[in-house]
Amino acid sequence: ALPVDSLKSLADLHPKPSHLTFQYGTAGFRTLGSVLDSVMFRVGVLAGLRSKKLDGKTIGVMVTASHNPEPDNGVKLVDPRGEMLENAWEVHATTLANAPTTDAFVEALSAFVKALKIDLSKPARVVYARDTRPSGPALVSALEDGIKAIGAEGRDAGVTTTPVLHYLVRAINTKGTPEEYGEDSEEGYLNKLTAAFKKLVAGKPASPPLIVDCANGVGAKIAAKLSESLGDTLRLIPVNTATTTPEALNNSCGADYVKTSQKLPPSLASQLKAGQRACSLDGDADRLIYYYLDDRSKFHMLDGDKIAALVAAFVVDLTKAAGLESQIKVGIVQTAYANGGSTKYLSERLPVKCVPTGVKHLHHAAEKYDVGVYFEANGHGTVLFSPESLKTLSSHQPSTPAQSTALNYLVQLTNVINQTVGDGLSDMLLVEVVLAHKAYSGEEWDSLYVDLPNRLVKVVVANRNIFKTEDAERRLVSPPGLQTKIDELVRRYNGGRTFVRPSGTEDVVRVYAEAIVRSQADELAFRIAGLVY
Ligand code: 16G
Ligand code: ZN
Repeated sequence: ALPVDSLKSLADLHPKPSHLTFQYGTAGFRTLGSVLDSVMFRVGVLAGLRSKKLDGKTIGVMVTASHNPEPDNGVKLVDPRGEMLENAWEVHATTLANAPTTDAFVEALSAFVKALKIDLSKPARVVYARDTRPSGPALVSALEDGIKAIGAEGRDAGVTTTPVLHYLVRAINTKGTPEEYGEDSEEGYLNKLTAAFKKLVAGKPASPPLIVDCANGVGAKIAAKLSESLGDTLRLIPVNTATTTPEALNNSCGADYVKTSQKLPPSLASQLKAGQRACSLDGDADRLIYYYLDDRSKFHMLDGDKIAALVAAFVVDLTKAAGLESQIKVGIVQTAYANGGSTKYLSERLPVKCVPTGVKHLHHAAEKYDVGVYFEANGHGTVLFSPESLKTLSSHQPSTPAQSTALNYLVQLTNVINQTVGDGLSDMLLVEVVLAHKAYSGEEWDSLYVDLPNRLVKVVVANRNIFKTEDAERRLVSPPGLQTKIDELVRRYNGGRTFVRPSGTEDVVRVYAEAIVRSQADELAFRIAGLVY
């Protein structure tokens, strides 16, 4: 039976604010850190139950609000393979978070345990981590109360990145099995990535030192350690590492700032030289955006779409060189935000699928390919090798030395890539591997295809829930008639493409527009916003 007494006495310490409704959305629960105490406690309990349901496998809990401003915080659950929480449980999480009182919460829990036939005698294990936000420590202690209340065993992974936490979950759950993912520690993560990277770039001329904008977030900590373990193999220069300066987090820096404003972080202006490239992580280091200054010091952005194009071509080249072209096929997954230039370029070469925004949608679609390359334009993404592809890689007998070299590269790619979730630092190493192999500068990489000018605006509306989409968010079905008006407008713009979708993380509607000419993309976005408002 449920430990009702301990649950009730601890739950009483974390009452739900009566005026708020919480929702487990695309990024878990996310709102102001100051109102999340009860949510954290209940997530701790739920994580324990999820572990019991999955026969004592370790469940992960990450406390972060990613690229959001410092006062925000959030929490999301990580399933045993290091992947996002199963869909159905998002609904359970929402229900439990909104039970108005302790009694209502415990009642909802028993109903839940019964409905899902959770065997409470099973062990429960939870590993958790947080980013550098000031609200983190108090929220973690509420989480720990929840873990304790359900009688689960908790492991504190401390202050670390979202991708490290995902890695840990997978590493813990595969320990001692044939699918062992690596040693279950931050060091294990760093060693795995570094060892693979060194093998992949051995014999290649060293890349120039790389500036890494850490968004003044937790990525700074892991980037510093990575820099140390890489040594001269790749010289990293971490900047925006002020994790204790109030309000510095994600402020005029980081991947989201660069992607949204299409600008260089002002703090890098004096450091980045003409011709040099650099990259930005977001506040929890699961996103990555590259950029460079050309010879005339003009800024050029290399976003998630450009990363996908670079990486996919490289994997295809290697499968050909290894003689595995017919057995291992590469596919791409994008969202509606993918630049039209990238979609055209990629779909002329490979299968491309478009899915709704949110990593879980991309991840699941990518699992359907032998090698699935998925990136959101915002820089979140990774590459997945199917279990069959991994088997092929380990059993294939190369017939020439060239095939053997290519095969080894493919195997090491599977190690340098964090396949659990998008990982800014792992993706950075991946990009540097490809650039080293191709001897590409930022400019040469950029010239794979030309980005169409685009504009993203957000519109505050009375009720974003009336906005409903279809066709992977590319068309509106509600409010009625609006899509027809949009179609009429967009037709007047050369190369025009636009879509409108309700945000899953903010109370706004987003409008995206692109066109052949910059001024037209801007104008189209603002006119569509006018229709939406
Ligand atoms: C979340 C998603 C991200 C998506 C963004 C869209 C995860 C881990 N993160 O941050 O992939 O791009 O939401 O936000 O799934 P929006 O719905 O507010 O536009
Ligand atoms: Zn993030």
